Amino acid sequence: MTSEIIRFHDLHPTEADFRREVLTGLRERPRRIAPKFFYDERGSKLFDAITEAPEYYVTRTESEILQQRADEIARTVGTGGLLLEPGGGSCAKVRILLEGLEPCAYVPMDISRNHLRMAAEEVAADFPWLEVHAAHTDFTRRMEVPPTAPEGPRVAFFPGSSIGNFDPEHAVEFIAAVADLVGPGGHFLIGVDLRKEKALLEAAYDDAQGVTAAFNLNLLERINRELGGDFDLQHWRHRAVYNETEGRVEMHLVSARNQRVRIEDEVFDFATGETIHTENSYKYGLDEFEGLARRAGMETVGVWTDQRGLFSVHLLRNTALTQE
Ligand code: AVJ
Repeated sequence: MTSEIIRFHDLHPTEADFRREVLTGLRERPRRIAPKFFYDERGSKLFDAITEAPEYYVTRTESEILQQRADEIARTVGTGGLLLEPGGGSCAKVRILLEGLEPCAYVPMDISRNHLRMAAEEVAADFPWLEVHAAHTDFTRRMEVPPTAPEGPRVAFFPGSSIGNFDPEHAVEFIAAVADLVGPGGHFLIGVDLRKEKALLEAAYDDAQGVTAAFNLNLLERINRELGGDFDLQHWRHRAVYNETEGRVEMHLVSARNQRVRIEDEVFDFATGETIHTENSYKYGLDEFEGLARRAGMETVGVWTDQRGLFSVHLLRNTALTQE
């Protein structure tokens, strides 16, 4: 039995159509599959393992910055606000901020229903004073606050450099949508990974233990499991390259030989070396990101980095005087 310590709001997301999007992406040139499909149950566990890989500096560096700056962030944002976390299905990093921010309520929004419910219940159990409204929704399609959530100055939180999965144009659109969500004077605290040396980036996306490789290859296994595909994992390789001009790490699955794959009644022929592009992870300069934020109608009121300059946390404010 679960005790009802959270309010659970089913905002009925349109579930992403795995089958249709996979088949469409594999028919295109270059072939591609969107990174949101990494996160089935096994993929989510593999991602958690990535965050602990020694080469993947992202998670631990961001947590360190947040820990160091939690008080300063709370002083700028103020207490008693409504704290919104798009994609916050695991309610992990927000824990660092809760004591300082003392929000009137916390609203994690996520597409992954069970994951969200369990994590929200845990955070509510650990912070008994906190009102938690979990919103089951696909934030990439629609962001909305559950109707019974309390009102307070709004602050959105988007950690982990998840913004890196959008190309810069879509990143601007997303930040503008968050500006709308938090309203005039509202805040947005966002983690942004920084441009850096190629070798460091490529190691972070191709760790020695092969966890990231397993994460990438799991996409093919997921297609086999859920769509009855017959990918032979022996003949596929993980590749991560830093595309310096575009400022992004690209992940690909590379066909190790000429091969034919069947998914349902469709046949796909892959030549040796042909790839499926599975993820972009954009990296920014501090000024470059500030520029994106400005184009989206938000001003930067704080920027923090770690000592090595690997990662950054930006605090943005919606400068509009009235709601659009
Ligand atoms: C969850 C998108 C932030 O880009 O670093 C980690 C995903 N992919 N290793 C990232 C990821 C391979 C991660 N984000």
